[in-house]
Amino acid sequence: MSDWADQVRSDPKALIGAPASAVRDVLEEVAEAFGRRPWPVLAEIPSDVPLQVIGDSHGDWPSVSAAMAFARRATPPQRFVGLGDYIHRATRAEPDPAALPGGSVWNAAYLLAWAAYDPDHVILLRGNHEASRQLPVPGPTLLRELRRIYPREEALRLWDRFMDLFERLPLAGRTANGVFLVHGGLPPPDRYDPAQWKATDLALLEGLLWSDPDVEYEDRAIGFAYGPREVREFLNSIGCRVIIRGHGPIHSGRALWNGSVLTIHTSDLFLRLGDGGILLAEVPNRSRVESAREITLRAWDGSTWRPRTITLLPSGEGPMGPPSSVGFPSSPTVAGGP
Ligand SMILES: [Mn+2]
Repeated sequence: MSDWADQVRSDPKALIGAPASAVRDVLEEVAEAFGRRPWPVLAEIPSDVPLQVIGDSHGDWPSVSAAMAFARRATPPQRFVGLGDYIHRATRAEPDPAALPGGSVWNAAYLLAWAAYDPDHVILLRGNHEASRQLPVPGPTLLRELRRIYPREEALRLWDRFMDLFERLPLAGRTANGVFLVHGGLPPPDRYDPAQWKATDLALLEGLLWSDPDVEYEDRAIGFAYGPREVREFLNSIGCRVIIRGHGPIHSGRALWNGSVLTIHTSDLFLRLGDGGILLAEVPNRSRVESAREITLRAWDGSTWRPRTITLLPSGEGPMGPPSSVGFPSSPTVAGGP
């Protein structure tokens, strides 16, 4: 790896103020590593060590690097999985926070450098923002951020290289102990068999990267709503019991449908907007995981990852009732629930 890839891995701030050639160096090293060891469309993830999962980070490299440090505090390191949407600062807040100009650039370079360096332990899945050349996202800001930082002709070239690398990342992950990891949701019903998945299949991308549970469906003009019955059928078909996903912040930190779908986000963007906080989900290294009740959820308070109760929403099909537990517990336990 280049000096710059080393530097950005130890400190995502390393690229701030550096010339465009520094980012280019990092991305070249990442491209070589991905070429030597291409990612599969579905990442099969062993369950020999605990897995730390981040949700949508949208350029929040301080939270992401804190999550990485937490996963790598042990020897051997625990696995780290990103659920996508590493870029795009300004989804719901304009203007971009002045404190984090270029956050998407530093966050993406940092994560890609790690995935290139230790692909056994750092696995980045794609979000809809990492598929924006195939299924466009309104007003994507990675290019805007690059233009703010680098000369015009460099910015477009760097954006193209970032997108090339994103398009080589897996669309989803499956742990040996039965957790399906994905940005948005389920594949279309005629595409449940991962052996048939192709990264160029737009209907598959739409299902996995853009979909939402029906209880929080908003019309994004793309993606579709799925319910508890489809979740059960899909999970049964792939030998899993739980989905951990990001994408829709409405239920961040809460689990739907008898603990079968947990949504998390890992960005100060959502913390400022009041949606769940900066979250990290730990999948234990036991032989089977049957429910989100077995996931340990933590929230970043600026200096530590504090245990946080997972709120379990009703299992029923039909209209949503009140959550079975709410709030910020002081005790470090995962909620039981009914
Ligand atoms: Mn998303």
